[in-house]
Amino acid sequence: MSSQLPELNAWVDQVAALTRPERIHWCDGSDAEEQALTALMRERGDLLALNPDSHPGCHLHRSDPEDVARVEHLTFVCTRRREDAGPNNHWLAPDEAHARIDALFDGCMAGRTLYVVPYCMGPIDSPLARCGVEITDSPYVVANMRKMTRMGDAALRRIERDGGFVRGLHSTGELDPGRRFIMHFPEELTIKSYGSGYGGNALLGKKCHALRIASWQARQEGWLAEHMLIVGIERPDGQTRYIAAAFPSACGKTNLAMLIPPEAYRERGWKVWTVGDDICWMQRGSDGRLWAINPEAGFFGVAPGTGPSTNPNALAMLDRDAIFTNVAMTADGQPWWEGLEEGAPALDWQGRAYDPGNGPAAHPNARFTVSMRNCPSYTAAAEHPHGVPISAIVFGGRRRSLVPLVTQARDWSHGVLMGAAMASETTAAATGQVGVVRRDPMAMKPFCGYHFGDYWAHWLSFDTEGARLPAVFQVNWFRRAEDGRFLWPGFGDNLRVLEWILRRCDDDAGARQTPIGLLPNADDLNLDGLALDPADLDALLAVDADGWRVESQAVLAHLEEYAPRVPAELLAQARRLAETLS
Ligand code: SAT
Ligand code: MN
Repeated sequence: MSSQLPELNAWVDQVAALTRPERIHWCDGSDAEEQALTALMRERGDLLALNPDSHPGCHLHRSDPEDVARVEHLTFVCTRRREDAGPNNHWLAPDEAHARIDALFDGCMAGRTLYVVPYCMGPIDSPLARCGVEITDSPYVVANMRKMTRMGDAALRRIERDGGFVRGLHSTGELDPGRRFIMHFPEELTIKSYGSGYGGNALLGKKCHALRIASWQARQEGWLAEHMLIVGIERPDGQTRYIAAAFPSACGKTNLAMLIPPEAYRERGWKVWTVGDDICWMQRGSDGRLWAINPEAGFFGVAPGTGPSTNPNALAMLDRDAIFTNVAMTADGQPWWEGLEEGAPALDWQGRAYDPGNGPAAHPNARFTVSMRNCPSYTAAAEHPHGVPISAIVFGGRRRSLVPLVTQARDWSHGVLMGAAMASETTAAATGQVGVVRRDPMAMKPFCGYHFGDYWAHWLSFDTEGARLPAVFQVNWFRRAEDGRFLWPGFGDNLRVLEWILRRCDDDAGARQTPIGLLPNADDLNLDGLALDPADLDALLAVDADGWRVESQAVLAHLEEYAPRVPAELLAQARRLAETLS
């Protein structure tokens, strides 16, 4: 088989000449193809069937123990000019990068099948959607791409119509961390990834295309590619408003995107609809608002911590047709992870008899892959070609101290500063130390495909005549007391904060001015049915002036790392913050 697009056929031929596979398979995305691939992977031991009674159509994949997360130190943005990649990326000159990684690809598919995977990021008929083709030698990647994107014939037809596509070349290679690179060539709309089978490194439609390459394209074309969930909040009057929210990996985006309202809200008719849990592409519409699509078609979520009290919607979508990666297994073949609240592990994520002495049963970054249509809060709005209008943008990090529960930005450029100043404690989603606070602007530190200074200027450029921009907020669900306990219950109760946010958009809720922005007074929040210690609430809504003085200086120093490209307007905002606090 081949396509109607000569450049695609020529690229496949060229890759085959380099990698020398035994055979080539063009993926059509059909059910028959998925069944054949699943059978093959079961035979090879890549997938283990889970209990067919409790989890029909579900499989477990155990990865190489050295290949369980993104590898930021091996991820490169290879622009012609080093400055364009910025201090926020590792950089190599394109020629050198191609030479180094092509040397690894040389002959690497001997004895393997080369899969050609055409995919569309976004609804097939959406003007906001963009397409790519991933070439991979991993059937596990193909199976995941089928759940995570619109993959196969329909995508290929659109690629043939569009005439262009992002090229992604992937091989699991030897899974040797010493022979592993994830390289991006934004000027060539090309990705090359070698030596890892893990999600963010290998499912090239996700972080590599939909964030690193797309952020570059978005800047050129005047839109935004962001690391944000998209959630619809339906009020008792039947109106649904949409919020886009950026949080670093493993900080609860999936939980927030599919939260179940607290009882007091459910009784009054509040509902929550999930449009996306990880990536958001936004463009200005003719009405001046920002309209957003979720470029993905599935969820690649963190399993540990997902339980009946934290995310019942997620549990309900994981009992059929899901792929689990690096979770543990019960004696009767059900998937298991910490936080599931029932069952017990018999085998850990590496397939060893479970022994608490070996650490958690499931890897802390164990994942599930599932089609978004499985989710009870799935909404057909996710298929809308023009996307959904965004009322509010929320930035959130994992901060045990300082950052209040919620703060509204005074205006768009103050909101951009809030995003640019974001910091969060690191998680198991990337290799390296966990729990260290680092700056993670707009939750895009690992994903912005170009210089952060240019990126902030691009954000600021949306504030034009006639724009009806979303209001911008900062939230922090992760504040702790001295004794380590969380001050805010989080999960479903986060709707209380989202309600205040949406009311602020309508000028329908109170707030007090502070040097860091607008904060709710305790009685501006709906705390109906919530037993919260008043002292905890005070702490959640207080502005610690001493702490913020230190923070504002740290923010200035952080922005200055991006000189000379950091926009003057942003520096002025940061200086204003520092001055009002001093
Ligand atoms: O592994 S992924 O990058 O796809 C998930 C995440 O870390 O956000
Ligand atoms: Mn993510």
